[in-house]
Amino acid sequence: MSQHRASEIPVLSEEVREALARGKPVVALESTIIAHGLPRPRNLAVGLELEALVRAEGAVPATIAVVDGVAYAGLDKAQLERIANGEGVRKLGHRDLAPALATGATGATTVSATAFLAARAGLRVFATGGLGGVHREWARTQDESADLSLLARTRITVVCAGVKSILDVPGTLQRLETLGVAVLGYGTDRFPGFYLADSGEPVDWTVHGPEEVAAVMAAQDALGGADSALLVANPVAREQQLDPALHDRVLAEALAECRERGITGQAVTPFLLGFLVRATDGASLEANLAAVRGNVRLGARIAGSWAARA
Ligand code: PSU
Ligand code: MN
Repeated sequence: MSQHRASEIPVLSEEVREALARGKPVVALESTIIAHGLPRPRNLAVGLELEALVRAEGAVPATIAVVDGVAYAGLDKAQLERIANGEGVRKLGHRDLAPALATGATGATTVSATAFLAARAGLRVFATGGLGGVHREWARTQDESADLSLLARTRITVVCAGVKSILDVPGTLQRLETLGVAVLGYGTDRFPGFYLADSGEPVDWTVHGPEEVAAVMAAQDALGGADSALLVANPVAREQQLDPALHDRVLAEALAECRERGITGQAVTPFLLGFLVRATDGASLEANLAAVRGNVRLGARIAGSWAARA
């Protein structure tokens, strides 16, 4: 079994290493969305497309995953293919990293594991689709994503389209407040609903450009104290959102099916996402992709503004 030197976790790609050394913008990308959030074979194309979007904005992508017991920030094509196509690719939250490294496992990293590894590598901006959160059956299952508590103690800016409506959205916002994670609406005073531009919930702060986000990041650092994250909630464009009526109907069906089948734990999110894709004839997937693309573009611009301040 390989030894893990703390200084080499995660192992940086040449491109990421050089960008960090030169103070160029870098955007961390998670891999669970590729391995477990999107259907094959489209997932590989999307993984590559997201990296290309980051580059088109003048930043360097750092997709994060664990391959054969080694954590990487910046994957080559073969590694990305392993994550997208491989059987036995595990879903790794932050707590799974040590066992995965020690046993030589291969896995995709969730928001919690990605944020942890990205911050460890000195990356400051991370773009994803939706954050994990409080599940609707929380009172019975106690299922709250480890994303939330990890973000309460990790200094990183996460661009997301809110949390998926399969979750308890007000409950998740409440937990973020309790945990001390600041939430900024990007060009909106509404918390986005992932597939929908508006979840129906308000946010307390609205920002209007990447420079303003970078200014908030600088103020966080100036304040010091708890190393909490900054959430930038970036709504999908209204023209690209899922039809709200279709959304509400299919969501109710998905939740009922999940309950009937007794699906629990880590399997819940992938099950519900897959159900929505099938039941909307792929429309939820298109809204999902539109949201992620927008977040990745915005993440690259924020990383650019952040790098320009240094
Ligand atoms: N939201 C999505 N797609 C996803 C996820 C969330 O739109 O694939 C993934 C993210 O990686 C997130 C994880 O960190 O699900 C949360 O999983 P859990 O609820 O098991 O913590
Ligand atoms: Mn969970």
